[in-house]
Amino acid sequence: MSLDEKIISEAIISKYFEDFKRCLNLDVAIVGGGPSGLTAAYHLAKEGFKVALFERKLSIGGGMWGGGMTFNYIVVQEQGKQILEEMDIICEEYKPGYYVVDAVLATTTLASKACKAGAKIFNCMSVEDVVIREEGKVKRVAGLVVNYSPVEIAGLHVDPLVLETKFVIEATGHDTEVLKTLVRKNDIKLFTPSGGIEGEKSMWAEVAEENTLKNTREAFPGIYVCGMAANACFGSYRMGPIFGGMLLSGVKVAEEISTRLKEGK
Ligand code: 48F
Repeated sequence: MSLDEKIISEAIISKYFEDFKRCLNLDVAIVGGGPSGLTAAYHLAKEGFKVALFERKLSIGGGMWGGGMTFNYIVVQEQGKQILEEMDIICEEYKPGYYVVDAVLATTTLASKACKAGAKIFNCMSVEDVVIREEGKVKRVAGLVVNYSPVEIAGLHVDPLVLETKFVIEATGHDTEVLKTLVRKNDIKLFTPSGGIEGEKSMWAEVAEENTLKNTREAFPGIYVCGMAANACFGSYRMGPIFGGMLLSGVKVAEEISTRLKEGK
């Protein structure tokens, strides 16, 4: 069979832009393809919601590939183990209550599950801003402003494109990039004690893991925060290479948004 390079290019271009066009109107737009964002994408897509995830880097998986210090195993507790085992990811008991998991296996399976469930992942796409709308007198986040990462990296003066969504999930990890931009550019208050980003504290794994779940919630109308960004936003500790909290946070944010979408609020 002869190969026509033009057909190969045409296939890629048509499929990509068909997807991109379809995703200009979403139920949920997730920013960040780390463990919490991917888990949320999987659970929301599984329920049939229209979900897209935007990841700045070429690779998805965030901080999960590297385990601890590039030694590519992660550790989860009992509840995290259950979430992974539901996805057929093997967890090996190291000591009672501590399970080790191959970081590459966990990352690739999570990404594969999210894609197979119907979530569209746009890698190499950076979120540079949000869209604001006012309902009554209440402001809410109603969309995302996106640009190709190479444009961002090269510092090119190229305008972004914009999509609308019912909910945004801020899953950008330690940097809390989306919420920082929201606070910096708008005269608004987050649902935090100070109204701003409280900021991440130093290492305290036990407290951090518990707080990650508590802090997984709506941070401003239309935008939920999960994963490490939840602790940075609401002011809790970091936890290092234990990942149960990240997975549970992804499940929780998916459940809360699913309820809102079903209620039509
Ligand atoms: O940091 P990350 O893995 O977030 P997470 O899901 O998990 C945190 C853990 O990896 C670890 C930890 C817990 O054990 O402390 O750090 O909270 O993934 C965040 C992803 O968001 C991307 C970034 O490249 C990374 O892959 N990201 C950040 N800002 C943007 C973005 C942006 N503006 N647009 C698109 N992607």
